[in-house]
Amino acid sequence: MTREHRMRACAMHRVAGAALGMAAMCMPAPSLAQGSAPTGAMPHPVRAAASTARSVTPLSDGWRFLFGEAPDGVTGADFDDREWQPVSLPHSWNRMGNYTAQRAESTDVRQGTGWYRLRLDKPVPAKGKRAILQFDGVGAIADLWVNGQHVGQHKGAFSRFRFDITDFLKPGLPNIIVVRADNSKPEPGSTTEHVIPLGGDFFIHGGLYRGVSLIETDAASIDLMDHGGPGIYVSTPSVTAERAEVSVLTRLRNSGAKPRKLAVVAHIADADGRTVANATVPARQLGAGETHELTTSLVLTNPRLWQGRADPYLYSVTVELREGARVIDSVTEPLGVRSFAWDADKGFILNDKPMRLHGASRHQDWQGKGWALSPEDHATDMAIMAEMGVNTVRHAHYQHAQEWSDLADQSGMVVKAELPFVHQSAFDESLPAPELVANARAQLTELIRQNYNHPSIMLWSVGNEIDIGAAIMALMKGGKGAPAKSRDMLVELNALAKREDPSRPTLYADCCEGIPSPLSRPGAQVLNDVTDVVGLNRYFGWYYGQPQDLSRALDALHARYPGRAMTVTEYGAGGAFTQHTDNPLGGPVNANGRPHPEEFQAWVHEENWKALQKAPFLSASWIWNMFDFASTAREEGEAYDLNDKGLVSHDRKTRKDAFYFYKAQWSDEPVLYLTGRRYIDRAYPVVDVRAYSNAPRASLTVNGQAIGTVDCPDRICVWPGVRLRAGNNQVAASAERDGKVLTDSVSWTAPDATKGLHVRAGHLTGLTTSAGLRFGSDNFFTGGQAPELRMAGRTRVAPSNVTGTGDPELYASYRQGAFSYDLPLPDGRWTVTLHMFEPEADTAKAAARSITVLANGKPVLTGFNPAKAAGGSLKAVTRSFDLASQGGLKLDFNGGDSGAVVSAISVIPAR
Ligand code: GCB
Repeated sequence: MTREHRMRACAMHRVAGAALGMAAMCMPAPSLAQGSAPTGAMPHPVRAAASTARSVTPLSDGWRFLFGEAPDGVTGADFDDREWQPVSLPHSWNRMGNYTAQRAESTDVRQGTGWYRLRLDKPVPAKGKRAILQFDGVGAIADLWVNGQHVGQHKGAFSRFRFDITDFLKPGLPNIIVVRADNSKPEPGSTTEHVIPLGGDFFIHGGLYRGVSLIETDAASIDLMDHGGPGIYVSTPSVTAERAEVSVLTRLRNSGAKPRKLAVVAHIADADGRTVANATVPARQLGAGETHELTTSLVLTNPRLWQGRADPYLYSVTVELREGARVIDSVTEPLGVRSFAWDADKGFILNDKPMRLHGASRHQDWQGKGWALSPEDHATDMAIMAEMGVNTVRHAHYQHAQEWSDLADQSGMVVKAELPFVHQSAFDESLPAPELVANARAQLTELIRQNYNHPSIMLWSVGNEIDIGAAIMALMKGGKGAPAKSRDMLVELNALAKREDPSRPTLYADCCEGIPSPLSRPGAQVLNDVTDVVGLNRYFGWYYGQPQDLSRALDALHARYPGRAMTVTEYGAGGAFTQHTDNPLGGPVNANGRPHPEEFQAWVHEENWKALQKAPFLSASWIWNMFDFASTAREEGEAYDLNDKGLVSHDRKTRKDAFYFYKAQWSDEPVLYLTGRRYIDRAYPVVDVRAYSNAPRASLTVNGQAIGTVDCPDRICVWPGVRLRAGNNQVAASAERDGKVLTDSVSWTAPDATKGLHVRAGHLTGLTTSAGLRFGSDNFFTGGQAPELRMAGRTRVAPSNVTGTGDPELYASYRQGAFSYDLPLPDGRWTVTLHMFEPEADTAKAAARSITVLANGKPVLTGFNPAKAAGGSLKAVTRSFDLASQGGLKLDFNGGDSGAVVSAISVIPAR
């Protein structure tokens, strides 16, 4: 695309944008209108012409693969590869991510070089034809040899690239294709040291993980060598309900030895294939070796607009290259006719109507397949996202497959496409290396040209948390390291994106400005003023703060960046579907370790979503993440090598509770879903039953007995304190929406209420002691705090191991302060045991503690000092007492200024 083309495009956009009240962003893009554009449906003008257009042959089968150092002569035509592993594409040698505490044996996290060889049983193209090899994505550096000769290299794991191999082919079969794929770890001196991304919370899978194909064309063709782009670039410089202008820029290339006289015919077809507009650029000379760009303008009257998920109507644009009466090449691309704007105060606007975007990020890997996904896998992912009701998708953190973006166009998702400039711009505190900047520029150009025609894409993201690597390094150096120097690189990439495509705004996703964490560093470069749209990755309630704090943080940044549209590009929490809590407020979560109770994840989402709704200026929010994804930096929740913030498991088989929370918020389908369904073996006989539903109210039965009907405010229905019987229970909910009856049921096993109950204070999950006594997670409390415990490796522990107990784990957490427990016990006589210890090592502080406990208003412990009773701090001590309960048992804990402390409460029938 020429500079002139873009300038004119931008100017036209300003006119159109002003009319639509969206002056902030630049819309598409015509120029040099050489064609004429009749309007209205008409017979196809060129179908009758003879066609010798390009052929495309997928090269999926017959490859041989070897991982490791290059064997002697590996690139040569006569190298013997019969011992190598036969593979089909897509292929990656990496596999990782499992739901067990240890790394699975099948894991393959090798980084280095993988070799692929193929016998190409195709004849050399006829005279005047070209043979082009197309790679849809190779992790991360690809080198190509044909018949022993090096053809070229491509750096970047996510974009499409092509090599013209015509001059390397030999007559007489077969021709030998050799590819080296290199996913070496980026570090100083490595082959990938200047290839973005240098870092990130995901694994760069090696191999030919997307397709490879052979394209044969006439030597004069629509340009295939334009940064992997389609060669035609379609935009809609002005769109109203009555009229849309469509601009088609075509790049032509003549790789042959003779000048050619070529005409271009462009036509737009509706979804039924009927031509609705066409234009012809009369024949002109294209010299040998020349490339040329020309623009055609067409007009659609009363266009059917692309309306997001409500009506993702697609036209198609076909450009044909004609020589005399012959069509010598043709390319068809999608066309979605829409206008859009990202407004600082009104939010996102599609076709003049405000539309709040809510969705999720998606990484491209699946359990057992890594990045080598089939079209069906992409379709499954899109169907799951559509089922949840998202209307926007963030491509985390790189260019996604064309199949996927086609699905986004067809499904009506608004897409944020992304450059993989992630976490750092250098390995230390230096400025980014010029070679790295050059690589980022190349990958950005590829991203934009290759995806220019997807109507779903409405934002280019040019970076994600590019300073967090330096911030973490500085923390590790005790706060002494320097902040990242990545701003200039971001500024340069932003400018490039805007030159390449003035029609779409840019975004940067920021980690840290103003967050309550040491990562928000004084002196760090400001990055949120670089791009058109501000993106905020915010983890309130997970890595820091409380989820409710999010709305205040958004208000503050909105005030700080007036005039800039704002989005929340990430928020979320880990969720393990085999780890459960009875109360998400029971204790601190260990964000970077275990456990990650499924119910805690759902709570973080419920609260964050409430906060997000309080920010009317917000254009969009994206959950982090739709699916659990591979990251070798992680051992968390119930998983190894996985980031478990997905709402759906890595194998796509389990939808976690939080998935249904959003489905109830966003889907038009009637939803009724009982939460905690995987928490089958309950710790307590009394449960707050919850459901997510978009029905106004819902009813519950337990074992066939009616419990009651409740309203479902915020689409959450709660039946508090439901009593279960010992053993199996059938819990069933029903509701009605739009005249449709909805039902859901779960089976839970409960303990016998007459045997008492056992509470693990200050902890999100339960524990079974060495004596086989099962404690549930902290529950039935009001007040007090569950202190942050010290990290030991990846687990949190009490200040030090508590002695004087066979179960130090029971004392690894505690509730502290002034608090009460309302234990839902049946009437009877009970023995209550309080497990306590003194957490303060400081002897004066320890000596000052004086705990009083009332049971149903009567003192059972007065002036109790755990250190004195146990003979020192960090020593377990228990106190037991017998009492009768009627209508439950209330325990009130008090401890003056130093607060009471309790690690566990155990209640059994009195003898
Ligand atoms: C982030 C990153 C993302 C991580 C995520 C997390 O801020 O942008 O790549 O995966 O946090 O889960 O920590």
